[in-house]
Amino acid sequence: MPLPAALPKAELHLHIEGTLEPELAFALAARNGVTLPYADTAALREAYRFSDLQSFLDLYYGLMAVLRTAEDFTELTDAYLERAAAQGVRHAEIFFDPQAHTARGVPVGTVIEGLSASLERSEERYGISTRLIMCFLRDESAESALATLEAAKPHLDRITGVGLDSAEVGHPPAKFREVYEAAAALGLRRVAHAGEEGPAAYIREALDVLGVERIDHGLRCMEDPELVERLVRERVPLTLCPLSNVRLRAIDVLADHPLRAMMAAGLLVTVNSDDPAYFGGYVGDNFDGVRDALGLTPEQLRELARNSFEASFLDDDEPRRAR
Ligand code: ES4
Ligand code: ZN
Repeated sequence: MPLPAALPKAELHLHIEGTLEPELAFALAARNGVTLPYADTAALREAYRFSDLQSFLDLYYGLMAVLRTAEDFTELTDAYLERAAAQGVRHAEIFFDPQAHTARGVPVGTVIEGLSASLERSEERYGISTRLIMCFLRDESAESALATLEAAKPHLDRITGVGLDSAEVGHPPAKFREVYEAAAALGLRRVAHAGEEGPAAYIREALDVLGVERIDHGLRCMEDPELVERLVRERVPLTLCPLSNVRLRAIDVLADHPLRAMMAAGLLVTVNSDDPAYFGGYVGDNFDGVRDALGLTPEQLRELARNSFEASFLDDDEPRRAR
């Protein structure tokens, strides 16, 4: 049986800030003169007991205080790519959260330059091709998202698309109609988190109002059979993150994950790690987890790996759902 870790795969749902391991966080804190509210890495890991998305986000945004210079972002990205390569990742579409940095006085240009310095060497060093996706924080205003897109304009040659993340409930996709229209007019690809904690209706809205080509998570589509039918018919990819769903209490245990049912329904699903430093594993660990908990066959694991390349923006310069 092929080891999931060795299966060549694309990772399509990965927040680079969510790859910040406790050891690197403390090293960067020391270098940048930042004091963390944890005695050591063990105390920090102890805090990784999340009750929902918001309790995770509070810690995730807090720990970013250690990321200050372009070099910090380069090191963070190098560390991710090295771990990803060891788990069979050949292509990575990487999210970043510019507003989480600009709000702390780190310019978007510093972030993008730092990330890009790592990504430029990624094929040669790690055998991983990459794309960069800039996410808007949905719990910030639509005006802030527009200002973020504006600030990123000098760097758009480095950016493939836009996404939408952070606290979902109460922040429906339609709030960001204008910025997604502007992004599309600039030739950017569009994805959005939807149906993680929020309802299936947010998945429809992301498709209909924002024109997204891919749904991040999309777990709750299973509550709406008509929506499932549409996602199957239109072959809309869903980027699932099984270990994340357990850690953020969207499901109780991995054995309850709807991945098998989603595959059986004909959905184009992929397996990803989301925020691997916080959720107990990188993408190969997510593959291992669903194989063991759900009893997936080698053929099903290969299907998931194939799906990841089909759902990627590789070799496909035209939006698949032009609107
Ligand atoms: C996130 Cl798991 C998750 N959901 C929504 N937004 C996020 N940002 C980082 N991780
Ligand atoms: Zn995510």
